[in-house]
Amino acid sequence: MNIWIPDGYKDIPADRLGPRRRFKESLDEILSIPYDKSKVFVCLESKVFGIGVESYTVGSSEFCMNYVARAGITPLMDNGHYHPTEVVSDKVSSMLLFNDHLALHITRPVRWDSDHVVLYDDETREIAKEIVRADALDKVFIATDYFDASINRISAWITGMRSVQKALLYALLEPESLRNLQNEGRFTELMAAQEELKIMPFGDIWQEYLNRENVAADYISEVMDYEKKVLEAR
Ligand SMILES: [Mn+2]
Repeated sequence: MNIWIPDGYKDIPADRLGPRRRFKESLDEILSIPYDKSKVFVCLESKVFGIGVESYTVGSSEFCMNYVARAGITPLMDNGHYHPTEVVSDKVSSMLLFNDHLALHITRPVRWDSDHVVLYDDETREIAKEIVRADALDKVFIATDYFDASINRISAWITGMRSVQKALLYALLEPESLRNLQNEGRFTELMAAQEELKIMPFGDIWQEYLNRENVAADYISEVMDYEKKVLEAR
């Protein structure tokens, strides 16, 4: 159960403490209602800025990290909610050291925007690697967060979901020996090995995974057929 409050100010506020205090008191009030903590994981999602809240976002990263730590709830990181040069992949390990669970909204930021359809790109792979390397597949709630009305929504859904699945499969194939190279200070070999991995035949393994799951690789023809027959008729 995720809480995200998109409150803030477009321009420079006169009071930054007041709204954050009200947000804190509101969360305290919500969480004062008893619930089954073994079944419900309340998450709090931080944000850096958005359209109309460029100068001040109440539920910032610092606010949410501190609140989560104090209240014993689950932090939620959306990788579209940070400054453009920040990466969530680098944050996963720190969060796992101090939290029983971590929730993610895997998305794709583009410049100042967020929520583009997830692709099988560097950061999606890097986030997956960090979860797998930390042996934390059972500790991380992996969710996606994206929408794009300019393309077919069913296709967008599948493309994004498969991108996350591909990234997880790719991460599971990473050899343990990479960690040893780092620990032994063999950074030259580490770089060379990581570059070599990039051109390994991953597509064949993905195809084998789809075969074993009895899922077709081609989803576009069925989606386009549905678009023609059903969606365009609406
Ligand atoms: Mn989100």
